[in-house]
Amino acid sequence: MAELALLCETAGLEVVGETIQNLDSPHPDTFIGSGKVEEIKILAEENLANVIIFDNELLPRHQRELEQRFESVRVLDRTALILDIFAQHASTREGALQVELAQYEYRLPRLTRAWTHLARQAGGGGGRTGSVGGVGLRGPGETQLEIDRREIRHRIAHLKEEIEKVRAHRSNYRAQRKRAHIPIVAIVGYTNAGKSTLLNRLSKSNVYVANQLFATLDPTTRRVSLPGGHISLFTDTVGFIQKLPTQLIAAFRATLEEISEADLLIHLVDITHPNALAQFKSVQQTLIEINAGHIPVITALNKIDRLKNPPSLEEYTNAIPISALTGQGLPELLNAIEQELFETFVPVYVRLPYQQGQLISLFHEEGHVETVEHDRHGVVMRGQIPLRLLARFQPFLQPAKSSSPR
Ligand SMILES: Nc1nc2c(ncn2[C@@H]2O[C@H](COP(=O)(O)OP(=O)(O)OP(=O)(O)O)[C@@H](O)[C@H]2O)c(=O)[nH]1
Ligand SMILES: [Mg+2]
Repeated sequence: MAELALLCETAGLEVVGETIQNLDSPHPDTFIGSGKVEEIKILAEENLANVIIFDNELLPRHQRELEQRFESVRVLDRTALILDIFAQHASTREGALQVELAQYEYRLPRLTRAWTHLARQAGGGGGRTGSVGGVGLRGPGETQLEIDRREIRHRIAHLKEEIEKVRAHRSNYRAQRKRAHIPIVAIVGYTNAGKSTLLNRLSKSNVYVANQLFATLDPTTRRVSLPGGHISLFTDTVGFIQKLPTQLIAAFRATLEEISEADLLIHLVDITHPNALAQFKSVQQTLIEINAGHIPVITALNKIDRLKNPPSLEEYTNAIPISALTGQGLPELLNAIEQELFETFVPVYVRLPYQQGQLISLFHEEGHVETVEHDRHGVVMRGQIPLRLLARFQPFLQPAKSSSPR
């Protein structure tokens, strides 16, 4: 609930009251029980609230039913709130496209059912004479609902095409970076963990930092020199949150691919947050959902300048305490990154098609080859490769024998 309050503040709302109900299962009509509905109604009236927000995702029919009971007070759910914040923070064309897609996908089923319901109440389809669709758009016997749905679908299709173009562009750009053999490190973590602060500190750049949820939406990549003289590219991108709306994950695929194709992840944790461990676990879960579960991770426990005692590292594997603000612990972090990327070898077992001649020679030049077999489909190679090259071999990994890193 504290997080929901923070989301509200970020969206520009002032919280005037809150309440909780434990139910074995949601009420079929109103999600919460009818006594609770009355209680909230009174609470809202007393506090002159004009919006009621549920921390859960509401079904369209729950939302509709609740709006009727609460009369003039709007009903939103956590997903709608997060989408709203994203809409406010989208500053680039790519970000705006992705948010708009997510919003339409969220609205489509709600629109459908709400309108179906209204049409039925009015005695069956057809009769509405609004001008939303414009003259000439409405076919004979077509309901307003069908027009709205068709327009939204049309818009969704258009947005997907545009996003696909952005995606192609990004993936071209990534391919170029890969050819340059510069390893990519993605900074991931719960929203407000300090990801942008860390990138700024390491690359002396100026990404927007704020004590807000989802301050960053669009990926930024900067060059960072490691202590031993190696170069790497660090990417900062959108933060995660518990119950991240699935529409957002789908819409932000182009952005999230920046993470899923990194060579190494820095999982940044705000160790001063009371729910640090739960946040850590929810980020791990999301990483699996976006196909980044296989990428090696260094955990950095951030904001230790706010702690009196050093944090306990027990719950976190491979963790380094740091302060992105004061710079404390950053040399250790950079050393660890350099070691992971340039001095760590991982066992792999791959089948490389003959067209992948470049990868075959890369394995021979940079890796330790143990066995090589040729078959109809390509070269089957087993051995060790530098961790920073793992992502390039990823598509060809063979599942049968143990091939995952560590
Ligand atoms: N005390 C302290 N505050 C920090 C540290 N790192 C970041 N912060 C603060 O934490 C807040 C969030 O920092 P950001 O860098 O914007 O966090 P983020 O992870 O990029 O957040 P989103 O982009 O919103 O997901 C800001 O107020 C920072 O000043 C740190 O090491 N110590
Ligand atoms: Mg940020």
